[in-house]
Amino acid sequence: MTTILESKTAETTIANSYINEVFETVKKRNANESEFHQAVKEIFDSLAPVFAKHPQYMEHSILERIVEPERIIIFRVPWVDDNGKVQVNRGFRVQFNSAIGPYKGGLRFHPSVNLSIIKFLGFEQILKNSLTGQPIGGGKGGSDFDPKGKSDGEIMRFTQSFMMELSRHIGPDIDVPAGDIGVGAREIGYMFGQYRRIRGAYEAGVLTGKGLGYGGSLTRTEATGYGVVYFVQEMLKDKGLDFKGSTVVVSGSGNVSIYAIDKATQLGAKVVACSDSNGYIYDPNGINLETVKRLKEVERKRISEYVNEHHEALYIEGCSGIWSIPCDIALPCATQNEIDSTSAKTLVSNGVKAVVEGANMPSTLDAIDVFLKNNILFGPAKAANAGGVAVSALEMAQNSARLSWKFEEVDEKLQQIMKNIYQNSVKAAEEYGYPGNLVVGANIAGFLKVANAMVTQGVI
Ligand code: NDP
Ligand code: 2IT
Repeated sequence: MTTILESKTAETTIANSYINEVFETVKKRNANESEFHQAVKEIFDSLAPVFAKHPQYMEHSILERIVEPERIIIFRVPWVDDNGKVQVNRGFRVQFNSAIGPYKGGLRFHPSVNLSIIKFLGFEQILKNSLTGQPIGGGKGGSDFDPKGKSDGEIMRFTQSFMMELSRHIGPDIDVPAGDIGVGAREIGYMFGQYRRIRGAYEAGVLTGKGLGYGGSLTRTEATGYGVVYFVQEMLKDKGLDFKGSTVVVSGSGNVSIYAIDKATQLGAKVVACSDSNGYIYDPNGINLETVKRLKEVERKRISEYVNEHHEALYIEGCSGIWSIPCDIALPCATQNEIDSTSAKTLVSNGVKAVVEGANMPSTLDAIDVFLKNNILFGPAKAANAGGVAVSALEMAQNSARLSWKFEEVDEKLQQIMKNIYQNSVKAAEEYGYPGNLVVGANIAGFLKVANAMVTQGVI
């Protein structure tokens, strides 16, 4: 197991042993949940200096409480496919922490979804949402349903059945889901329709990522990808660098990747590669984003088809090879654990300057170690990809006010939020003795606000 922080003082040693003890309980109580253990381990390792400085959080058993979701809902989702056959999937919603606001976080539809994955995502979401500075708690949900190859009718029937049960547990002041892998505008539309029909009321703020014609916010579609790039901009600026003339590799070709490619290109970078779950494309001329958008968003095809239209581009089967392409900036925007220590070492030996996470937990703990030890600028997911949920909270604010803000207005707020997250993370890392370590900084800055709210609100 990797240790991000080493013991520096006697207080840190006491804090470390408290943290280790709670971590052992987490492993025992949540056996076989490796992704959840990984997310907890990364956060716990960052918090030693906090417990060393403020032992009162130990007295209030904050760690023991924060790792236990307030509520987990697991449910059957039956639906009828186009051949008239009944299919059954499993639905999840983990309502992790509501100390600073209603549960907030996306829904993931992917065959790999299980409780461990939803819990790791929900746990990270608590601190991410806190970092945005907005009043939102942490939650996550989804299903092992595979949207690939399904007709619109099948997607609609599945999402309606999913919402039939989920609707009992959510609401604009209770829990506000949004999209994630496999859940975009189409799925949110069907889910909103079904929720509205069940409730018999127009509660616009129950879901975010809605269409612009029925309560959605301008900039929400772009927010995560744009936010990642705004975050990188801040990191580069501090080192006297910028995107202009840089070579960038972005994994994935979904919502986060597409808008990260878009903004990085606008800022003068050349994005030479992107991928999907089958393989990656390398285009020495720079990725043609219109082709990627059409293939992935409209036609829902494989990224391999890109090379049929762009003859100088190459398609290579398998995803991890994308990290062998030399680049200045790497933006993993596909899924968890897509960069292991081998890929991290390859990136480092090819001269990467910055690695910033658009996906949730795309780097293994060992990969993070490689980046930190080699002084690579490393932007952790919960800070760098918080722009999506931040604009979701702005969508909730607009829904409550029954107003719609202009694109530029929301984009301006997004830029300010990403700057604040960066600065607060830098400040926390410095204050707690790990200057320049944004993993530690983001975890501490996100944690403190939630921990203080939990202490103030008593043992609940
Ligand atoms: P999409 O479904 O739009 O796109 C996902 C992309 O990643 C696709 O290209 C997909 O390939 C690829 N992918 C998915 N699963 C795997 C896998 N197991 N192995 C390899 N590639 C995979 O999702 P998003 O862009 O919304 O999400 C991407 C990441 O960003 C996730 O980690 C998500 O949690 C995170 N995120 C998303 C936010 C949002 O607002 N949407 C906000 C913050 C974080 P294929 O086409 O083959 O399925
Ligand atoms: O991981 C994430 O932050 C998201 N999928 C977005 C969550 C949201 O509520 O907008």
